[in-house]
Amino acid sequence: MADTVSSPESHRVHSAQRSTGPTGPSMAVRRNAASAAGVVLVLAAAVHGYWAAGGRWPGWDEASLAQRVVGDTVHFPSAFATASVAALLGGAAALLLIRARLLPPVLPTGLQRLGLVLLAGALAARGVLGAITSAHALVGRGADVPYYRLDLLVYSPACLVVAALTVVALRSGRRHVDEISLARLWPRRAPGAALPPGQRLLEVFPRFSDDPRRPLPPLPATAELTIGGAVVHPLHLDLSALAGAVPRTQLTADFHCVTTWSVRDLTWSGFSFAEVWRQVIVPRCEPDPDSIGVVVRGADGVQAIIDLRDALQPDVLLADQLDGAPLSPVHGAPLRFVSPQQYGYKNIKHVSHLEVFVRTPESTFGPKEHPRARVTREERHSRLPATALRWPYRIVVPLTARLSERSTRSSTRRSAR
Ligand SMILES: Nc1nc2c(c(=O)[nH]1)N[C@H]1C(S)=C(S)[C@@H](COP(=O)(O)O)O[C@H]1N2
Ligand SMILES: [Mo]
Repeated sequence: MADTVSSPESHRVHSAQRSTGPTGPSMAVRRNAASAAGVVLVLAAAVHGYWAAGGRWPGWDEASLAQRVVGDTVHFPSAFATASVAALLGGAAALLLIRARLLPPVLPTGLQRLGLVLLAGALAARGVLGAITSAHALVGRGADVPYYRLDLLVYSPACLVVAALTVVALRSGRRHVDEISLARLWPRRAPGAALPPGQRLLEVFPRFSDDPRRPLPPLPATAELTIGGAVVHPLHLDLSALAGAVPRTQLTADFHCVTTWSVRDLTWSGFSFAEVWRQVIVPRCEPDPDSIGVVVRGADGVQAIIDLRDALQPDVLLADQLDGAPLSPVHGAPLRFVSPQQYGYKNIKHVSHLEVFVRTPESTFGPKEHPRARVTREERHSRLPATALRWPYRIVVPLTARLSERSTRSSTRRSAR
């Protein structure tokens, strides 16, 4: 049992991660597919409405119109039937445009999904059966009926294309963090997953924060890192200079938030902090020989105090890629401090400043920030016992993740204006 729970879940973390992020490509692809399918269906509804109202297309000759040859009789679908089809197509178009966020979400997500699943099925069936029937008619009695030619070449393929677009609109949406249920944002016990003490598993990698209302900082035009504090020569460095100075490395590690959720197998790519320290900071900045740590600060003003003993661990990275793609704004673009042996709050996103210190500064988090925050020792809090904090922290996880996603969306909208 343990194995069947843990291994597929760690796989899902991976695939969910890749498509997560409201500004990532999957969101755009999903919305474009929904828009395209919606527009085609609006047109189809309009054409059916036109037919229902007695309009004739193609051509003007009644006998050559959307007629069916059944036995020896020729008949049109009734105006009522055609009008019903027009109404159904209009409804389906509305569903897709809601999915594309071009219309307000007047239906609950569950109903939207159900409607779209039925739509995809109906369109696929109509496409396949239509093509077969029309091909059959064209080699027989219906050879002269333009409807069958149009159906084989245009209507049936269009049904299949719209069915495929609907499936795309549905599929990538399912993995999107802002649409996953609160239940899936609840960290679960994972027998056999060998998580650190008090940690539980999440199968998606949400945006998270100590303050879920915090907006995303605007992305700088060029990623710059300022190194200062107890150094002789402060330094401005852009990302390309950093990339030129130290070799790129890759690291696959689990991620552990202090609020007890963990995700597994995130593959980061970037620059070893120890290498940056040895090859850039030491020779070029000349830090005070009594330096004991570095404050890592993000563009949103959030910072963490990192003891040099932790910062210089071989698995600590300044990462600019996650799972083979450039770091998304949600997960810390352009550069993120990744320290897998420490809780999430030491893994500062949007890193813009490193400040070397010889005397530990006051924490901006207060006593909530443990000076080391090592996960295996469960150093959650500088004063309170970690085990007492597990439940109080854990119960706020789903809501915090939800709210963090929501403020991402509003800051994305703001910067789009
Ligand atoms: N700049 C910045 N870095 C930050 C935070 C933040 O709010 N701002 N939140 C921290 C916390 S508490 C956690 S758990 C992780 C969450 O990372 P994620 O949003 O990529 O899941 O980022 C950490 N780094
Ligand atoms: Mo966290």
